[in-house]
This record gives sequence, structure tokens and C-alpha cells, in this order.
Amino acid sequence: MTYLAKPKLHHPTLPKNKVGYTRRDYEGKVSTLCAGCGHDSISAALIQAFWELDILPHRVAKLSGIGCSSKTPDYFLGNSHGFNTVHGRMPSVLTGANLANRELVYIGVSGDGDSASIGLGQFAHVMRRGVNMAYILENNGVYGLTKGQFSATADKGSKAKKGAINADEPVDTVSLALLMGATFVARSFSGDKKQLVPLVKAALAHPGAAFIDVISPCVAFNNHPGSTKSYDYVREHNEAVNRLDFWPTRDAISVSYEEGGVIDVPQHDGSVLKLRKLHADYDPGDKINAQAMIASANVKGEVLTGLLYVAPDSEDLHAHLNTVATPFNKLGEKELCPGSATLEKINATLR
Ligand SMILES: Cc1ncc(C[n+]2csc(CCOP(=O)(O)OP(=O)(O)O)c2C)c(N)n1
Ligand code: SF4
Ligand SMILES: [Mg+2]
Repeated sequence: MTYLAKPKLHHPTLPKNKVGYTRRDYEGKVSTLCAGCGHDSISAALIQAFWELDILPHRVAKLSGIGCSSKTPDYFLGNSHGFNTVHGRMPSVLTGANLANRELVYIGVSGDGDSASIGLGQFAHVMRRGVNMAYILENNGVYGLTKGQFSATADKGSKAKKGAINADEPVDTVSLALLMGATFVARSFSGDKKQLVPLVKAALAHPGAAFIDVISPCVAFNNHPGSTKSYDYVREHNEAVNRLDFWPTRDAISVSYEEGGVIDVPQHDGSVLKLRKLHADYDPGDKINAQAMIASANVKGEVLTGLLYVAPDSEDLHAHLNTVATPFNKLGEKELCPGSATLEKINATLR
């Protein structure tokens, strides 16, 4: 029934957020994905996070590549800016948009084929440059849209639906993001909305490149026994290192926590990440330890989830480049084209 349009009228008593919108105002078109696809659960988590953060939909820009995952921005935030780029090229297009206008909230949606195969170079560089964005990788281990070929994140030894065994080493996207200098790195599961929603909220508030790899089973091509990206496998091997509670600046912290069981990570905008420790040895501020624990979990076939790393003092690309704060579309002709005398001065400094 995907051809049916969603009704525009809302029930008058639906709860509204602080900017006067209902949760339905953050929805998009009816999804055309397969029933049970993990990607639809991620869209629902994104809707929830944006609504709870009271973000004005017209202040959001959502960009994606190509794939079932990259189609999803059509199914959430229907009143926001959106651009469906070329396969694997979301990061460079988002970088350009962000440089032209830093006042929007940027979200990039991609798949494992989109980010770890054709777009691997773009993914690596957007992490190391610190573009201010929430990068959501909907990771199912296959090229869903082109009918189930192994992607570069499929684990070595995992079995395809028709029995073929993957002989190639996988790209571990969270390890790569850490190596490339991402300042916020998390992993989650599409079937765990309680974990995913606060992670998305924290990623949106983080200044710099915030990466969340979300294991998102493909029910059509990669949800059978032998697959390491199936619902059953992830549920059985999910090892959460922490549980995040995200506290925006204006909300008073009213919940009491068991002593010693919580790590506070204050953010530069005044918000606080409260992490309930589930794993005694895990410190998300210690990058070297995070890398070691991720590698050791990979060897054991565990799926390590939670906020894996966050840098307390992150900066974004604009700070690195010392750019002008005003978006290009608000600058006048005089600022954009200051004339030949100014150009001559700039050229003189380069001689
Ligand atoms: C330049 C280019 N090469 C190949 C393709 C064909 N293609 C479309 S989607 C896709 C893979 C999608 O996989 P993934 O990013 O994992 O998304 P999923 O469908 O699994 O969510 C490929 C290879 C394309 N559209 N463009
Ligand atoms: S083919 Fe797989 S990834 Fe694509 S919509 Fe269907 S279940 Fe989701
Ligand atoms: Mg995929």
C-alpha cells in the first residue's frame, strides 16, 4: 500500500514539543522498504530524536548516497531540506553545503556499500576533517538495493542466503572512524531504540564529525542463520559497554544514579552526556583502550555497542579553516566580491 499518501490531518490532542510541532510533523512519506527492514526502525529513531530535541524541521539538511538506506531520508523529516547525491558521495556534497551554511543541522545517511565500498575514501576524509554532522551508517552487510551481494562490512566466514561464504576481511567502520580522527564514535542496533535515540541526540549536539554505525538487518537478503548481521545474531552477541542519557542544556538533571556507575561527559555547549557504565573497564574518553576493546570484541564475534569514544574538546572544520560565520546566502555582493584591490592584497601574501 505504499502508493497511499499519509493523511495530512493530525488528531488535535497529539502532544507538541517546545517549538509547537507533533511527532508526526517530523515524519516523511510512507516507506517503500521491505516490511521488517532495520532501516525503517532507524528512521523512527531519527524522528523521535529530532522531535525530542525541539529542532525546527526547516533548519535541518539531510543528505544521502544511493541504496535502500540512502532512500530513507524520504521517509523522515518531510519538511526539511534533502539531497540524494551519487553513490558514495554524500560526504563531499554535505561538506560543501556545510561550508556554505553552518547554521543548518546536518545529517548524513549512508549504507555499508555506500560508505565502505565505493565511498570509503569520502567516509575517511569527512571523519578526519571534522565536518559538523551526524553520520548514520545503516549497516546490513549487503548491497540491499542491488539484491544482496556481500558488502565490504560482511564478516569473513559469514554465509550468503544461497550458501556462499564470504572470504574477504571486513572493513570495521567504527575502528576506521577512530583511526581517521572522528571525535564521536558509536555503534548501535536498529532493534534497540532505547539505545539509539539518545545516541542520535548526542551526535546531533556534538561539534564535529559524529559517527554512528547502526547494525540494521536486511530481511530480504541477510537475515538467515550464518549471517552475522541478522536480528538473531546481533541480539545474541550484543555487548553494550554503556547506556547514554543525553541532557540538553536547559533541562535540569533530576534522575539519581548509583555512585561510581556513571560517567559525566560535559559538552562545550553546556549539555551533559551521562553514561551508565555496563562494562567496568570501558572509558569512552580513552581512545587507545577503545580501539583495543573494539578489536578484541571483533575477534570474539561480539558486537560492541554504545558510545565507544567521545573527545571532550572537539572542534569542527569551520574552526580549523577559520571561515566566516555568516552563511553565503546572507552575505552581500560587497562581501562576496570585494574587488580587485583586495584580490591584489591576497595575491601579494601568496607570492
Ligand atoms: C556509481 C554507482 N555504482 C553502482 C551503483 C549500483 N548500486 C546502487 S545501490 C548499491 C549498493 C547499496 O548498498 P548499501 O549502501 O549497503 O545500501 P543498502 O541498499 O544495503 O541499504 C549499488 C552497488 C550505483 N547506483 N552507482
Ligand atoms: S532489500 Fe533489504 S535493505 Fe532493502 S528494503 Fe528490503 S530489507 Fe531493507
Ligand atoms: Mg547495505
